[in-house]
Amino acid sequence: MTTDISSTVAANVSVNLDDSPWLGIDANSLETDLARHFHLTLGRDKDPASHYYLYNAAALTVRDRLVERWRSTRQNYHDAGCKRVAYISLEFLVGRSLCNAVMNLGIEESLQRSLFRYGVTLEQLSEEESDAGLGNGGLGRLAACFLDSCATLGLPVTGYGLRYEYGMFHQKIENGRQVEGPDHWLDRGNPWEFEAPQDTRRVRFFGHTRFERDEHGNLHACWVDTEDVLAVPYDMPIPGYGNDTVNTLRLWKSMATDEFHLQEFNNGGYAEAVASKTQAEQITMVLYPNDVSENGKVLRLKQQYFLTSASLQDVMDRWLKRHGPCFERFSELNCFQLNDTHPSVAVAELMRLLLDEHRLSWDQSWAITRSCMAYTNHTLLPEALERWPVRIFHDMLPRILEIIYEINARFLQEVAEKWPGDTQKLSRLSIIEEGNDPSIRMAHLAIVGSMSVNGVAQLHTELLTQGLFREFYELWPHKFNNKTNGVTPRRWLGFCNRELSDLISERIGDGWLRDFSNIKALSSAVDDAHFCERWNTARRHNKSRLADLVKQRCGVSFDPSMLFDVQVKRIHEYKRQLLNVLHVVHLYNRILAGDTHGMVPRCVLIGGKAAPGYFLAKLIIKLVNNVAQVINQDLRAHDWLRVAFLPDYNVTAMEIICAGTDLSEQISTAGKEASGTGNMKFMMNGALTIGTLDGANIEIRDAVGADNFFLFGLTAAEVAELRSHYSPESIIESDKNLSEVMQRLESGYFNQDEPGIFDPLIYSIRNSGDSWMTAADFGSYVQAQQAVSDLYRNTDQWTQKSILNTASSAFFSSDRTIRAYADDIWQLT
Ligand code: 7LS
Repeated sequence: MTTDISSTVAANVSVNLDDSPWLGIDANSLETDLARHFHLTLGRDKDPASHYYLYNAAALTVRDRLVERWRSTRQNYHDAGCKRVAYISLEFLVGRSLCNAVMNLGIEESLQRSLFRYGVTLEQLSEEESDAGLGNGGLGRLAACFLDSCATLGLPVTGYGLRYEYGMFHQKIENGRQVEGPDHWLDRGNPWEFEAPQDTRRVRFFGHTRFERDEHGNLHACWVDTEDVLAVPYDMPIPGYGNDTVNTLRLWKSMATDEFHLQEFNNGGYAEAVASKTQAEQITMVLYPNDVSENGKVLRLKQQYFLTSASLQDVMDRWLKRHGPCFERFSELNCFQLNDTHPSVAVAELMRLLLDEHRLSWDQSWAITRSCMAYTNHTLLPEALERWPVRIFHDMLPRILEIIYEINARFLQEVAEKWPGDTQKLSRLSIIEEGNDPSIRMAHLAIVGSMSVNGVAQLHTELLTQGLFREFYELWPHKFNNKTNGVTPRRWLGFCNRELSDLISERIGDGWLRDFSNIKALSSAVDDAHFCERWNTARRHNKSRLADLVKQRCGVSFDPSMLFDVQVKRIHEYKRQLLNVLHVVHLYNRILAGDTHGMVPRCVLIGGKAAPGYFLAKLIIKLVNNVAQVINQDLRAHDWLRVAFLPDYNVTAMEIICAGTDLSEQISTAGKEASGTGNMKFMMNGALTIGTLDGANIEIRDAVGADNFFLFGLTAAEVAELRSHYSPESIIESDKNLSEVMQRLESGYFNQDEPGIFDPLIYSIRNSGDSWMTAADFGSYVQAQQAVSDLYRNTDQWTQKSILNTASSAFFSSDRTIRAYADDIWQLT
């Protein structure tokens, strides 16, 4: 006899529904389930020394509560028949999930109580969880914040990404240098994922196209003799805050098909035939570090097409199940948000599905594609603008290349009609860059094939429309819009900073977690001396926590009474960690010269990963470590200056760092940082910012007021203007402080055992071709740092400005950003 499992489950659920809609979330219910999972699901008797099994039991207990809300959310979206959005991204930097789920479900207190009899806290259990480090930095973390906001706003948005077996590499520091290690984050299992083999998709590679006539005599392309790979989805629940919504992050894993190369098999090459399957499984093996040396790697393009094709097929399949092969309302009810150009082959893939698989005409297919694709640009740096050699597409994605050619031909026709005879313009706008080795400009494909193109901060969008994409903007001004980034206030204040968030809730109620515009009400607290004192106490506690982390990871003692000056982000020349180091050396020079008048004792923390193939970025890490070692060993500096490089910076580290920071360093060369999002996390947690007029810094300064922000440096326009006659040598010569700093570096003071190793960095500063203009901003940076010290000495004023920063951070909630995406781009009503 067979049992219909689904109806059995449904019957049980409906029994539950009669009593209470969900499993209990009181301490007793949680404790019962915790014990059940611990003893039965995981088969354990006692809690061993490590909390690993208890963590898993807690995760499963929490997960049960998510699963039932997940099912009902799916049902609600289905019943509503509403428009759906797919957020397609090669990266989702999720971090840990347990505390996030607990907070969003509102079960922290009861779970803590249920854990009491095990003698552990939620925070201790949480330490057992690996970060889901499926991203490099800002772009990936933004995607994760966006999913949190979509779920919190109850929006039907599904994230689509790749289930990398190895996430962002682990960073160790050996002899001051970065050493990369593998991040096998799944090695102890992952309770937050559900395999969904029933939704496996097939993705095609290689082969060639053949044209065949259908029964009406119309020609259709068939992509044949392909090498196929299966895409198996793993779903992660994405809980909204306090609203019983649970959305989905669907991550694809690549798997070989069961088809053999028969020839090899018949010839007795059975083992070889099976072994060759590992190629397919390589596709989702590793997250590529964002590294120019990785540009043009075939496997990276495979990842991009694999993600895109599987995700579009997934959406298409859902559509067909509901609407059948009728696409009239497809673009009204579907939208694809492309996170940078990485998934921009989606434009051609959707065309292929509509043309080849569903036999729509070109015009019908193009009208649909163009009205449901939307592209977000995240960078102006020329080296990050993706181009793929046509020859690689020709072999790997022959049908896709044909479609791109056709899109381009029709697009150039349109341009030629508008600007007759302007062949230069045609070649500038073309999706194909001609030359010895022609390539596909992925940003052009994305712009031509999308209904919306957005930048991620006001300045960034302005520079896009006035510079990089000016001619596209002239062609289609209506497509371009700005969506200034944001971060989720739940993770980035709510649970990473309990001390401060409890204090805030006590003052203004806890509505701010759901509607972050409420945070503005905090500004009146600046006049309440008692509140200010408690604010300081809370922040001091967070600084101690950060000091513990620094002690444990770097062996350096940070004293919480000192100013905590922090720069954590990817290591890149444009972010100018080097400028920070120059300032540190300047302070050290002053200390050695006995010139400490006006100084305040400081702890400088720098952290971040360098792309493994980025020589200068890795050398910057070495320099920070060497400078730190010399200064920390010098007793003359001990009371004034401590320096540390924090290894293996990641999401979880940032949760501790941003809560314990006084001064947030946002010092990129103006015009280079598209937005920045770390700047927002620091601001929310009450840090003051020292920064240039770059990316979202400008909007941060506008929000908090110029008096509460330490501004320095050239503007983007000044940087552009100076380029042709930049002369760092004369700047160094005329600035005594800077020449003394350069002298100390050049004297080999920080590299006595390894003479000359820092020459490339010194040269980069002295070179008139230095795109990042480090020397140009040194003087005003030092001045702004002096203003920081002057203010820090006045604790009351510093505290007031700290509170004002938090109170002014409402705009930087990703809820605000996502509402704007939903209203302006996705048109989710
Ligand atoms: C990448 C690769 C690449 C950001 O975080 C580019 C690449 C590659 O070019 C090439 C070969 C192999 C792997 N991985 C991963 C990311 C990126 N591009 C970007 C662009 C911008 N990664 N950003 C940051 O995005 C944040 C969110 O908008 C901004 O706040 C921040 O300003 C920006 O730098």
